[in-house]
Amino acid sequence: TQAQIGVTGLAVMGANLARNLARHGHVVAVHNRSLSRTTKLVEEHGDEGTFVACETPEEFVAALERPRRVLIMVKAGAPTDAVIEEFAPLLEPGDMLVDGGNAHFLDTRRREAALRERGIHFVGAGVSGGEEGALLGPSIMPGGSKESYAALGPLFEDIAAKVDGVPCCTHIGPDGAGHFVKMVHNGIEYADMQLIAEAYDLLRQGAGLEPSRLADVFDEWNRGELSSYLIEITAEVLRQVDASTGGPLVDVIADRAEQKGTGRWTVQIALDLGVPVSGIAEAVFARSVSGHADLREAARGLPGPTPVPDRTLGDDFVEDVRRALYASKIIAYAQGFDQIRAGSAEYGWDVDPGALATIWRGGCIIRAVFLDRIREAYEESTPPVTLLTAPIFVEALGLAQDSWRRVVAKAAELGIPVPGFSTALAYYDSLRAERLPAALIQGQRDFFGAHTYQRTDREGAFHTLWSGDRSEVGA
Ligand code: NBP
Repeated sequence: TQAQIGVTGLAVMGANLARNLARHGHVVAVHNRSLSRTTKLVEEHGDEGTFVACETPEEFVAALERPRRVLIMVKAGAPTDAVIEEFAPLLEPGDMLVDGGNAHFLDTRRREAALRERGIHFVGAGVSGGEEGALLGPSIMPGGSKESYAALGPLFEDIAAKVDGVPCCTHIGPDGAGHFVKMVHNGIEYADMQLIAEAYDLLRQGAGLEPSRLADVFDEWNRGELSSYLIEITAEVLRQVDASTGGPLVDVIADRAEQKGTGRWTVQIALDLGVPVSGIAEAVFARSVSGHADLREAARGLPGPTPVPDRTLGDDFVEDVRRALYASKIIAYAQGFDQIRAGSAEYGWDVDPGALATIWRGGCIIRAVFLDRIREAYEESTPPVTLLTAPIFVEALGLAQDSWRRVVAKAAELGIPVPGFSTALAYYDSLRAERLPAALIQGQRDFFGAHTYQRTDREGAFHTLWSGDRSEVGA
């Protein structure tokens, strides 16, 4: 029998996707640069389905039914280009080459354009959910041509996570659209994790709650509107006791957060697109600050309050923090979806944000009940300009905002850094504001650079003769 799909690159992600496909009854050709991984996969998991183990790219390509479907799961960057160069000459027009790695969407656009010239459908597919998701049901975000989705969609939808019977996979849009939304997904993930970490810090340092008690708090939160994978695993991490010290594991983990780069890409691209994703940016910067041992060491003795747990802060404070977290989360997601809208407009992708929220409800790291609310917001007859103005979020922000302000004020008073909570609140108040001090900035710019300004009462551009008689002239 010919294989319906082939997977090349059998490290953890590739191997688990291949197994997932095989477990769903698809015949899967498997290949890896070093044969040992191929052999190991078939030896250990050959009984899970039908694998066709291939030693060479030629053998692999020959094992596939036509048009061929090849899924590349290798390290992003140069290795992906190397593999494309190796396989493309062996393929025929109409075949599909899917990159399921964490590629930058601009690389995907470049690769798609080059392969299109050769008649090959190149599909950049975002895959989220880590190792476990790959095996048991990831969220899959394929870009590329509609035609390729017609051939790939059924397979991918089959192995994707399901929520209410709906697969967490849909065609995102042409060329780099899939990798773009995966990038923003990861940016949102950074923001969400940062906000949860701030909530933890406030309750630990501010209210003096111990990790085991906090684990219960997060479990409790996981039963309400915050219910999500990230809140669930937060409780698990906080409950974990370190075998060597007998204390909470979180207390012996070095407080330097690392990053692989997708959060940074999200912010870089947001700057280019002019989209204020301050929640994601603060999350990326907060990880960066945590890693600057030199700066932190040098600044440790600076004056300011040392947080002393205030044990009188009881359940009301816990509820305030919960609401502040929810409100900040709404902001972070709204900003991420703004970036997707901007990217979609810039590159002509026509991404459907409601469909995206639907496939993020399961399989991926940001999976949450909350995404159902976002889906509903976009399914309104008039989709909102920003998620903040969707009726459901207007109500939630209204309920949360007093708590949110109290929490940010309390954090400032105690000296507990909450960059995520504060930037979210600042964004909220900026959008709400009748007038912003941007007027003064325009005045300053006109003063030193004759950059001109517009007036509220008349059309046109104006300049004040700052170094002359200070009269105003039309520019
Ligand atoms: P890695 O990112 O660790 O890559 C290892 C694989 O790349 C091996 O199969 C290796 O072959 C192959 N490879 C390399 Br490195 N250079 C190659 C080359 N020049 N030619 C051919 N093959 C080459 O694997 P992973 O963690 O399974 O991730 C795969 C992709 O999925 C990555 O792009 C990653 O960013 C993405 N991703 C990962 C996760 C996750 O949770 N890990 C989640 C979502 C997406 P070898 O065996 O011969 O060395």
